Amino acid sequence: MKEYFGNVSKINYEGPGSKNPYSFKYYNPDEVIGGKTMKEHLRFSLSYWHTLTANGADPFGAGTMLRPWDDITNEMDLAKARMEAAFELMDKLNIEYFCFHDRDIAPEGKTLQETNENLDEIVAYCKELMKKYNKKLLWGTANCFTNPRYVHGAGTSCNADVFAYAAAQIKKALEVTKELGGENYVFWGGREGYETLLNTDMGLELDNFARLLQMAVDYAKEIGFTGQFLIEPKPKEPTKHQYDFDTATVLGFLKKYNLDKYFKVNIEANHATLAQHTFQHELNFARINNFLGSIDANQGDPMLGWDTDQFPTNIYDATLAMYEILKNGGLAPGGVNFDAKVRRASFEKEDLFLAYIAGMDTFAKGLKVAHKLLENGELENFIKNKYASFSEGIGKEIVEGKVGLKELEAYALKNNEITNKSGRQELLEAIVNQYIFED
Ligand code: XUL
Ligand code: CO
Repeated sequence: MKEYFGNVSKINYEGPGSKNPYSFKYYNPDEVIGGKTMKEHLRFSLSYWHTLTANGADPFGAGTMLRPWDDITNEMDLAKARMEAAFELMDKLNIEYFCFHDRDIAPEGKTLQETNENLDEIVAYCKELMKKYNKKLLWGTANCFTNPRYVHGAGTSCNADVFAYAAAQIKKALEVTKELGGENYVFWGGREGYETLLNTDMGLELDNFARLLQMAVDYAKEIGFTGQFLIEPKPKEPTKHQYDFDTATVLGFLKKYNLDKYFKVNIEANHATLAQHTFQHELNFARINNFLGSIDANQGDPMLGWDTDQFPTNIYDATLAMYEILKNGGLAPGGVNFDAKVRRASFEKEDLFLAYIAGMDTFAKGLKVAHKLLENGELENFIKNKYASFSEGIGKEIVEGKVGLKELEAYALKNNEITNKSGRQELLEAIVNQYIFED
């Protein structure tokens, strides 16, 4: 098989002292942290769309990426070359998992039938390469947003023919995900949302979206797909009002339609910040609701209001994300998928390696710091003490449901001296810094 990245060899762990850009400084796959290897904790995944398919085009200019498959004109040959390159990348970067949309890996044909045949051919090749390289599919999904037929959405389209087409596409994507042993299946809303209520029946659109999800759940059962279903919240882009705004909105929606037992969330860092939440907020909210499934690791730019999908290099955010993930008992069967793309000006093929190394090292370091923070328990103990009033006396009675407004009034009338304690935010932030710098 052709080598696509011949100038880069396998990336090894060399430790924080190394100056070799093509080495891991923190990601040491077999290093054990709290009883599990780093590899088991992190379950890193390559995103096919950003890594193999995207060409760096933006609204102001054409693609800039220089890729070893640029001279291939036949679409199926191109799809196969990209698949081979994907496995070479995963192999050299020591990434165990990958994720894809149906349309990332195989071209659309003239008919749905032809499109499905293209997909089958590439999936068969993918299966072969997965075996050869010992790689696994974290999740599959259907791209129901790029093709112009999805102009009004897919499951929330006003056109029943489009709804049917999306259903057919999801059916096939589920079959393919099962065929490749996918451990999860993702629904990102795509164009499920609206621009103006002047032309939108929001009630029908939401009911229909729930119908589509129920159909997917039923079909998965029928074919014996046992992977975890995930919904990926995002508040805006492409539509102004995305229905899956954030984790809380998704949970409320699923509960209304009795679908919550079938789904968890795939939380993306840049989507969290677009919803004016920190990544940690979204992870924490999902965790306390037993709803955290997987993450799309990336970062946005605080100066920009859109989804820049940058590789995550912010150690503070990665540490707090890993803190939540460790408190969640890990992510499996989910993982850490780098839904991230190299900048348009990082167009050389080596940049792909450098970007993944940066992201993987950031999360590896974040894992180490978060583990120490939890082991020493400083933050945990602080929070425990902060809420200590609910472990005894009147607080305990409130928690145990033993008192109502009358009893609490009687208590408050007698309790004229209320004292509060400091929240100590600055101290706690300094403690986090100390762990990051010391580790
Ligand atoms: C879009 C996005 C998607 C999903 C998969 O912002 O994050 O790539 O992760 O459809
Ligand atoms: Co994503």
